[in-house]
Amino acid sequence: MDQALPPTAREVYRRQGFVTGLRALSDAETATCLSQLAARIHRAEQSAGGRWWPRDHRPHLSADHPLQAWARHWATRPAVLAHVRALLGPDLLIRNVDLFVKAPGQRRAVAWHVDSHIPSDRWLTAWIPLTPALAHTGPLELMAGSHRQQLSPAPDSPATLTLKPEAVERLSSLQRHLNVQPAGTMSLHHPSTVHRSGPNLSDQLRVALVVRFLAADVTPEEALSGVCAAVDGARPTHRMTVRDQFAMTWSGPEGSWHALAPSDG
Ligand SMILES: O=C(O)CCC(=O)C(=O)O
Repeated sequence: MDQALPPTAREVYRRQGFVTGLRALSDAETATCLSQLAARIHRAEQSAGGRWWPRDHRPHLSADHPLQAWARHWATRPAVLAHVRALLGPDLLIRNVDLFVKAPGQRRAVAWHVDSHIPSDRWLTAWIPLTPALAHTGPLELMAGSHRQQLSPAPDSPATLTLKPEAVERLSSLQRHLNVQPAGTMSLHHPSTVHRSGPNLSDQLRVALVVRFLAADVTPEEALSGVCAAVDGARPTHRMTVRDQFAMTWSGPEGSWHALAPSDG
């Protein structure tokens, strides 16, 4: 379970800017992870009179967050770290975690974008579906080799990471990979890989745990942030500030969690 990425998968990552279908959590762990998440959200919604707390957690603004311990536990499972270390090296930092939750029948999609406008091989995104990533549940879709393409027009700030239609059109010769994969598996993608996700046409929630891992030698400019949390006491070699907690965001519907939540999570 904690085997590192095989050399062929590393080569695939370098060539196409992503690698998919890696086992991150066992089936039992995936079920536990999802039911814990549902229970925490359900409890928080209940205690807030049926509404969720702000979905954007910035540790420097509020010290505590009901999902922080949950996210750290699952983001740092041995198999997850072994695969990421094979690409970034032994010392890892976490910049932030995002939870992408799509309601049953949600038509809103995530448009073609990159995760950074600054080329860097010193960080990546781990995308872990906690529910099956099927063609009709809005899985990730990635363009192979796009991380080495010059985009035109090119995003020039974190506010312009979504591609203009003409930039997407210019990439039409690249192969598109629909990231259909079982719950509990993982894909890793490069910050410059062009990707998107579609609508959730199923009648189930669609949940993905997304972790932005940094190598310890990343610079704040490359990371698009000067703040991170350390994995297993790793120390950054540049000007990154290490905090106990990482930033988190999550999107998703209110009030849909009770069906997934056990009575005690
Ligand atoms: O899961 C999704 O819908 C989108 C995720 C994404 O764009 C990302 O991880 O960068």
